[in-house]
Formats: sequence, C-alpha cells, structure tokens
Amino acid sequence: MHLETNNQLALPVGVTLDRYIMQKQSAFPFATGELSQLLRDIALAGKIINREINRAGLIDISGVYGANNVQGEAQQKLDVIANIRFIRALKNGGQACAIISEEEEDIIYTGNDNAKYVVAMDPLDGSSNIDVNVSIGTIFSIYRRVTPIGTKAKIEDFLQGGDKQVAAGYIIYGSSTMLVYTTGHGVSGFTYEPSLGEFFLSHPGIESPTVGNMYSCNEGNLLHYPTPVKEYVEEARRKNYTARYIGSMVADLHRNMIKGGIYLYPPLPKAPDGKLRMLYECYPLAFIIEQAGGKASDGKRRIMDIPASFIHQRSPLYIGSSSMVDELLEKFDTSTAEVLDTAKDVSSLA
Ligand code: P6P
Repeated sequence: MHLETNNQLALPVGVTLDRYIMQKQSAFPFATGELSQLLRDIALAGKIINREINRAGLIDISGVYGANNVQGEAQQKLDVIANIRFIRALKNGGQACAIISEEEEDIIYTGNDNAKYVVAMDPLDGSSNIDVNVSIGTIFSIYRRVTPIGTKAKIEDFLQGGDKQVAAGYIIYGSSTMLVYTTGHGVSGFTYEPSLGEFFLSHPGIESPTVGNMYSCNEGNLLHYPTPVKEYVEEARRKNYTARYIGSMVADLHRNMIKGGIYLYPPLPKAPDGKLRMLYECYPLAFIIEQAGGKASDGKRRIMDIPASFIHQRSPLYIGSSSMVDELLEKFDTSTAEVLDTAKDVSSLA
C-alpha cells in the first residue's frame, strides 16, 4: 500500500491553539506576545480543570464546599478548585497584573505589576450541575490596564466597559471540552484532545444564524417576568419554538450561537438587577456573540454600552441570534410606548 495514494491514513493533525495564536499574532506586527501568552495560560488552567471535572466523582471533589461566595451562593468544591487553578496559572504566567473573580470579593493582585493585562473571570459557571454530570463552563474577559505599568492595578482597570475588552472567551466542559474566544476579529473554537493535551482548531470563524427557534430561560420564573419577556415566551410557545435551558449559561449560549437561539435572564423579585454579573459573564459573552453576528441587550441598552460601576455589578441579559433579540426588544419598545401613552392620558385628565 502506498501511503501517498492513501492519504486518508495520515490525516493532518490540525492547527493547535498555540500555533493558531502565533499565526494570528504575526498578523499584528506590533504584538509583543503577552496577550498570546495570557491566552495560553488560560488554556492551561482549562486543561487542568477539565481533568479535575472529569474525575470529580472519583476523588471526592464534587458537592458543596461548605461556604458561600461573595454572591451568597453555596460554593461547590470545584468552584473553589477552579478559582485557585486560574489564579495560580495567571500568577505564574506573569501576563496579568490583577484578577477579579466571581469567587472573590475584591481584586486579586498577582504581583506581576509590570504586566499589561487584567482578567475578569467566572472560574466555573453552572457548577451546581457538576454532581449530575451536566455541562459547565469557564468565562473570561481581558482588558489592557489603564493604570501605569509597574504600579499596582486599580479598580478602574476593570471598569473600562464592554467595548474596551481586548479578548473574551469561554471554556465549555461538555460532551467534549472546547475553548471559544475572540480578540475582536471573529470567533474561533478549539476542541480539546485529552490524549495529546492540546486544543485543536475545530470551529474557525463561528457565525451565529440570524434566526433560530430555540429559547433558553427558567420558565419556572415566568409569572415574575416583565411583561415584554412574558409576551415573548408566550409567542415562542405559539410558534412551537423549542425550549432548551441547561442551567449552565455557557452551554446554552454555545448551542444558541451555533444553531440559532436566544437566552433570556430577566430581572426578578429576588434579583431586581438581574442575576448575571456584568464584568465576567455579560460583557465577555456579549463580545463573543456580537463577533459571531448576534446581539446582547439588557432590554433597553446594548450590553457592551452599559457602563461598568462595580466589580460584582449585575444585569438582565437577553443574548443570541440578532433577529430574535430584535423581536424581544420590539416588545420592550411597545411596552414603553404604551406606558408613555398611559402617562399622557393620565396627565391629560389632571
Ligand atoms: P437559575 C448558573 O448559576 C447561572 O449563572 C447560569 O449559568 C445559568 O443559566 C443561570 O445561573 C441559572 O439560574 O436561576 O435559572 O437557576
């Protein structure tokens, strides 16, 4: 058998994340490699966490940790482990001068005061799903610091707003583990091959369908939804859309971005500003979905336009296929118009 006539036997291995990052970096002559290294450091932490997630049931690291995080949410053991792994990887990698994390109340200083970048992260989102073997995810957002190199980072390095992100991404620990990221030039997806310990380019140039028929929300809260959202969900049901809600936003976002769909997390009585956190959930996922051609809004404003005020700021979030988000926003507009008309009617009676 002549191998050259049977090249199916020797398929190319594919482009690794490292090689892809280097290729992309060479497209930016002034790039000095720090952001590339930072992305590699994040990928390394993801590989380590992937290994720990996959054996959680065997080494007693699943279940609750026995403490609450700054959000008042019960921490899972793997929340704590993932947080430690990412902080350690970023400290040792040397490219991030400071970190904020869902699991930490305040800024974490890495000691790398000469580093150019800061990282906001949710080390493990949806971690209550770990014990039942459902997909979970890591979310990260990277900014170039605005404070002087060589000094200690400050809160303003993190409060630059969504459009100032230089990179954002997520790692989804699902049926396969994938790293998906953007640096503002499209969205690329890499699938992890554990036998080689490498992420390989599997989804170059992800583009989200402008339309879809899947919606993701916790319908158990429907009675508490704002009217426009309730109307949207009821219309989706009438249109026989498919309801898919995993309880892990990264997994819902990833499916909706690939196949078309919308994820909705409105404000609730128990979460009047919304549940999801702006700096390490809403902004990074909004950056990614926009780069894939989708949209992200809080019902009134583009997520990326909303100013950042404090570390654990929350926001309502409606994110996914552009035409589906637009349809929802039209209901908000109509609702607002009706309120204004009512107000005029009332004032005319005065
Ligand atoms: P609920 C996980 O805690 C999370 O932040 C998202 O990943 C997920 O979509 C949402 O909250 C689930 O929240 O209130 O529906 O259980």
